[in-house]
Amino acid sequence: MALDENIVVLIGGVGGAKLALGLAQVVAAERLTFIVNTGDDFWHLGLKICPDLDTLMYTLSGLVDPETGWGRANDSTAALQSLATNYGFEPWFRLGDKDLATHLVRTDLLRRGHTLTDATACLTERLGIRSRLLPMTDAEMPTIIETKDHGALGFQEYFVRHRWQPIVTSIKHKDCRLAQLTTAARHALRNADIVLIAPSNPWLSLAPILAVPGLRAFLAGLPLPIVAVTPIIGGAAVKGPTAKIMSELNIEISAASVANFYRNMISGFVDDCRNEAFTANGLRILRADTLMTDLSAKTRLAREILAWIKGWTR
Ligand code: FO1
Repeated sequence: MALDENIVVLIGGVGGAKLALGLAQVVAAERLTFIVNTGDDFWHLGLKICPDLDTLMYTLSGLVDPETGWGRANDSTAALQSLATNYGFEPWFRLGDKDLATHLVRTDLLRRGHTLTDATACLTERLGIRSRLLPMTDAEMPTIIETKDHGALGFQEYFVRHRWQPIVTSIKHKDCRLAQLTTAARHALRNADIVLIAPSNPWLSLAPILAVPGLRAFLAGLPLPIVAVTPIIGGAAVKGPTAKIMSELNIEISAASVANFYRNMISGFVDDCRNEAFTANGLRILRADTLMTDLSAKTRLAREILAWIKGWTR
């Protein structure tokens, strides 16, 4: 099924990339744009690392490590091992040798004065990706995790170094007041027929995107379907810290809480058929199997969501 709608997806890392891959099977590549979280980005060993952009890039180009869902398949870690053995660096953040090539090229482009939007376009073009991957902003807007026992942690310190174990007390978006939605992202949203919010972690991956000044109001004013997909399945998160963080922030662990987080912005919500059914004023709800265990399940879900939304206008 080739669709003639322009689809824009707001998206984070591994969880969201599954739906992205499904969408890529049913939507023409040029009609698919991803606005990607950059709150996880950081500078490490002099390199600019953009994990969510990388995860999506590697997923869509078929290069991703299927075991982890991030990084490159069949990668080695010779450089990292040498950094540890010869130079005493603590190898807490696993950068594979092939993956390093991406960070080197991106960092070089940024140092030559290109924006992250341009650098990403260069990388995706070289990897043969025809959909657009757009960072939400070209400014640096790192997510800071305030924790009970470890103080304020940079996102990757919290997520990778501490394996998301510290108790989260609040989440901040450093320098968000200085950030702007990129022109390319604004243009994509103005030309969209449907906006989807991927089943990424709402608090870690979508909140940074929505923290870009004016974006929530801009989305709320768009006269088109905006539909979020639940990351909560069977009352829990498939993988990762979504449910843990909800509990630490005193938010009930349910799909209804996720829908409530996107309130005033979404017109539809895709809930998992395993969750307890809920209703919310004026919100259309599709109950579907959102687990996406393999490519056919990803494709089926993408097709089902888009057919459902198209049915609204019929
Ligand atoms: N995640 C890990 O759990 N451990 C790692 O060592 C790690 C390295 C890494 C390197 C490059 C990259 O693009 C992603 C990487 N990730 C790693 C994944 C990533 O940090 C997280 O999954 C996201 O930031 C959360 O969306």
